Amino acid sequence: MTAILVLHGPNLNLLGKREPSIYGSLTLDEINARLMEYAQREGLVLRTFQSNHEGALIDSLHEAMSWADGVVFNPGAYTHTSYALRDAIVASGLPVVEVHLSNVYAREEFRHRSMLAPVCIGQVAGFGWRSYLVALYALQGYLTEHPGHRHPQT
Ligand code: CA2
Repeated sequence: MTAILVLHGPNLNLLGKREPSIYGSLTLDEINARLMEYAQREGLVLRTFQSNHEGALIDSLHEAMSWADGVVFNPGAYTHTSYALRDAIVASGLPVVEVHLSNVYAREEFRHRSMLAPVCIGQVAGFGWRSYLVALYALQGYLTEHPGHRHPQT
């Protein structure tokens, strides 16, 4: 069975409570519930995790090496700054899809650059909560076409 980690970075715990014009009106729990529904329909194992701390996100990526086939990751503002998360993605050997709710390329200049995109298999941005859904769908397809990339225990 395909197992996927959905990882949410800093400040995403505030979703639905502030800045709905940029990030939408759903809370993180509501987004996770919708992803869980999709996963159930598709027969995927899905775990979700959010942290405001870079080290906890790194730990979660390391831990995913023992059970997950791939990761859907919204790294929040760490996208634009974090060499440590980039190293963790490479070290994990897992296929990672970078996700953004907003269209980062239509926003401030500093959001146009991702430290992580070059080590991800792809990026989805600008579709609100559905960016996660598109990323899940794309990762599922990727794993089907790259069976060698799967975790050996799944
Ligand atoms: O568009 C995205 O998903 C981002 O990853 C969101 C990050 C931002 O730094 C990235 O450039 C793009 C910020 C997340 C902040 O989330 C909030 C949610 C509600 C209220 C305030 C912030």
